[in-house]
Amino acid sequence: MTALQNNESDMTVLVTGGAGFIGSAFVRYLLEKTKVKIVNIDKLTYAANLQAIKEFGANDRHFHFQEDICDETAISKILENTKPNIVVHLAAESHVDRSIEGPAAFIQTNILGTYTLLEAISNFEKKYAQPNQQPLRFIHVSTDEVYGSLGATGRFNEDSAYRPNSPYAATKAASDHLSLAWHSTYGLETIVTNASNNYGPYQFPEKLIPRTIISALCGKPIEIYGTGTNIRDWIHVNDHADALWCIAINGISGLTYNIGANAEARNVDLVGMLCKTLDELSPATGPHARHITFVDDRPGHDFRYALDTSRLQTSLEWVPSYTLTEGIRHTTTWYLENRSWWEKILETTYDGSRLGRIQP
Ligand code: TDX
Repeated sequence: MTALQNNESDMTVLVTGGAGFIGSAFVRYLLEKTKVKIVNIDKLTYAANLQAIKEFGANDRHFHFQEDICDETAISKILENTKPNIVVHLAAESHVDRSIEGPAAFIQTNILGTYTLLEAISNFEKKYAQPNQQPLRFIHVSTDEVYGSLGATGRFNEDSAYRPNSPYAATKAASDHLSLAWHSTYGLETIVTNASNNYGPYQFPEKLIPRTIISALCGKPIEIYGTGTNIRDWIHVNDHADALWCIAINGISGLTYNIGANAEARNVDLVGMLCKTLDELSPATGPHARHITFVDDRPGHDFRYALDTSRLQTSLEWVPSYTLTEGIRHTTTWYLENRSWWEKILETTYDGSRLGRIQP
């Protein structure tokens, strides 16, 4: 099966998790760069971006349903009422540290939620598929963490073995396998994407980059786990959204695509870059690196992630638009200009404290 042939303005894209960090960037991308209608299913958990839902609500191409992907009746009803051409599945619990403290929510949403969604979609396809119509396309959005941890050299490609280490990564691995099993067994048109670490506007303050920026601005300790030599491969969330749409339209069903921007950095160097950028953009609160402190390591901390993205770059001719330096500057500027957004979170939902320690 090759690229989708439908006329864009006739298409409906169902997005799960469209109020989350990556999901809301994807919805914003669809509203700005395409003509499709968007059906956004988001349960609005702690990490939901309510501001985004408000912003999208003003657009007559966006429809939000506050439902749980584990509720098959509700999901089936939405499918029947909206008849999407593509489902892009982003709803997930995503923070490794939270999965260490409480894996149950991850099993529920990431594994059972994906299973429920797959069942609802398969039943919907059985009922409504027409011989002359393109089948519904299911894009399962996942992470490079499913491949486990690398040593100092090499990169993961789409044929790398799955060796997830954290409870979070294990649940994403399970949901990747379920999605591809529904392709092999029931013929669902499925694509799995595995992206590197995302960063950008509206990322919930629990993750390394926003946590560092916010701690630095508030004069609190910037906590680097272990020695800070762990390496992550980074992609700006807007580039991720662009790659997802490229894959949704042009990708080959049954395949997996790695999504990354070839931007590896050691945590300690990334935090250094953030502090330098803040020194320049917010001199009054600097120098920011004085707040850096090394704390005990995350249990099971993966050493290095790095993605080989040649399938995406060669067969779909996709290239990222942000370098890491540009992306970090863009993101730091956004957090400086949107203080009220993260201050509200600190007051109401998450106070910025360390997560992910195993209690003795
Ligand atoms: O305060 C911190 N200090 C620190 O040193 C935090 C929050 C993290 N870290 C380290 C741990 C990691 O090596 O920084 C690195 C990045 O940590 P996170 O932002 O928690 O991301 P990571 O664990 O790498 O997982 C991320 O990438 C893959 C996302 O959270 C996942 O959702 C995604 O699938």
